[in-house]
Amino acid sequence: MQNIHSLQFLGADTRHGDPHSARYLVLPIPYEGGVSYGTGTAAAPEAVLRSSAYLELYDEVVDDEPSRHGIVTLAPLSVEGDHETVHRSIYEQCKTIFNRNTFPCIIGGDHSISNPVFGALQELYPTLSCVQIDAHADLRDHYDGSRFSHASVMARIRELTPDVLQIGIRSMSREEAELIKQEHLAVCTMYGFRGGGYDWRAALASLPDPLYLSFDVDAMDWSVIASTGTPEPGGLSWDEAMVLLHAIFSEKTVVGCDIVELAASPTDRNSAFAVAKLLYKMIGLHAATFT
Ligand SMILES: [Mn+2]
Repeated sequence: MQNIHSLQFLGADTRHGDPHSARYLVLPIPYEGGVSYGTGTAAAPEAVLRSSAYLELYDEVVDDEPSRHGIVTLAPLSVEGDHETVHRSIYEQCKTIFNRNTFPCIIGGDHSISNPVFGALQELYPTLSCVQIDAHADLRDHYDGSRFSHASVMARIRELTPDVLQIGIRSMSREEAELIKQEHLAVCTMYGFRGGGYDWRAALASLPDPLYLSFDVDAMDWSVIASTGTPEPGGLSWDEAMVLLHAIFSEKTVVGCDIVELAASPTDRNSAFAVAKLLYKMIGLHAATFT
């Protein structure tokens, strides 16, 4: 069993944190070596954990206290070294932590961490597919000279599986757009999502189980989450995100998730709290599928 964090998701109450029976493992990965613009993602996990102490344990949508299934927060992963070293290390550390009896909930960190996390989870679930909710396509083969940039994360995950659905996208290069067309990649832009031109429910249904959910907070509108490194206007409302999450968790077998790219801010408490609530919503929707 890994070391337990001194900060626990939902606060210090040990009722939610029996490490032997907990169904959910919250895993902070405070890495921001893959960012290209604003910083602050390394401090994000601590901000989310502190905010989470103010969440209500009861969720009115699922009519349950999802915390009763046990939620343990592990000590942050070690993220020292250059990009490649850190990515290898995250992959190895995750392989020792992940097992089929628990559901890992990753708090980033920049988006580049999703690649080694996905790789480690794929060792347990060979047919693992991926849904990415994000403003950015993240399909560049490399960015700023690195294949481990957050702007390349979906290019890396697509090397691990062809079964990827990207939703909420509203920022990409011409080269990324051409790649999407040439290879018929499943990319639901925000334009397609809002206008109904893309049937994301059918695309979701066609993905094999189980599924990993990678949620970049810049997918959300600024009125919900403002503090992120590469912001884009025109994001998902809270309620739109809930519709997406409800469909994903009720129609697919989700076996792990991450929330990445929050930038901790001393002047914006709302964003960290929204991320904490987003993660607790994911846990509640997941728990509702087996109770
Ligand atoms: Mn993004």
